[in-house]
Amino acid sequence: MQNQEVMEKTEEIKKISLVELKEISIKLDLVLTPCGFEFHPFKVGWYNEQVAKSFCLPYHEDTLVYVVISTPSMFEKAFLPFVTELGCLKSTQDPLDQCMVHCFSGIKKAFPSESVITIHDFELSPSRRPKVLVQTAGHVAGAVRYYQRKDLKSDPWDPKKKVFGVCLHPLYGGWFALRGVVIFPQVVCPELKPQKPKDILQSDEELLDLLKRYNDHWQDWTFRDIIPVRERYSEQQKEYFSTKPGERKVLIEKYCIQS
Ligand code: B12
Repeated sequence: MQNQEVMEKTEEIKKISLVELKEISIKLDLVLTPCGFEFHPFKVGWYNEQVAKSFCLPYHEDTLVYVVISTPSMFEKAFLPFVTELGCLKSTQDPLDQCMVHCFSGIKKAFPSESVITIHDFELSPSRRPKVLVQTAGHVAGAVRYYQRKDLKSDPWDPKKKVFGVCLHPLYGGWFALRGVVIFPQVVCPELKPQKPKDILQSDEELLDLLKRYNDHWQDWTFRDIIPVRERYSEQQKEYFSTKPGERKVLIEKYCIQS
């Protein structure tokens, strides 16, 4: 019985070519690009090779996944229309999280005959761990470069200090967010080749500067401007994100009156 089940599961797996991968990307493009998102494919195996067992995604190593990134314009293209047109203040869920759930639901609708699993950056497993480490996902997809403490040649910190890693985007520096992943559990793409992320920083000094800014001064936004960027968050978006979550409702009410 068990063997039969495994066989049935294997039979459901669809092997796709790079041309068919492009067709999937075209459908995602229609849903995500107008809302200010980017997306980049990778294989589950590339991610699982990097993370500890407890964070591994339970799929075949060739399984197709996309990481979804919000660019600076997502706020104007998706979030403001969402909060002003659809309303979100009755729910207790964070408005941005509600907006992301709404946007990701469009992905599932675009693939009615396909099994599609989406995981948001804010989702936790029953053991309270993040369900997906989006920074590692972004790095293995080649979309962003994940800079971690262990990349430093010379580490000045006390070994007991916690130093969080941070990703940089080649066009947007730190002005973006990693919103989650889209998994196609029944699709494998053996031909997909890994893309190395661009090396954005040139020296150990720059890396140390980035990690210091991200860990100790993230509220001043300067880690995001560590390289020249194509686009930043608007003043309105910066005002929203620098307002405490509990006080953002007033801002949303203001946006509704203005719209
Ligand atoms: C929990 C969390 C926090 C916690 C703890 C931070 C942490 N990194 O642990 C707190 C509340 C402190 C926090 C704060 C912030 N956060 Co935060 N946070 C998260 C969250 C939800 C999970 C991170 C986590 O728990 N990681 C677990 C640890 C173990 O992962 P790890 O350190 O990466 O370790 C793995 C890698 O090292 C990997 N690995 C090992 N070897 C190798 C080798 C390679 C090459 C690779 C690629 C990987 C790899 O294996 C390890 C796991 O086994 C993520 C979203 C997500 N779902 O990923 C956002 C996230 C990391 N946060 C983010 C941000 C922006 C912030 C803040 C600036 C606040 C904000 N939202 O504006 C601050 C900045 C930090 C600070 N100075 O306080 C962004 C970072 C974006 C970026 N550019 O990288 C994320 C990705 C959210 C997002 N939507 O974009 N955060």
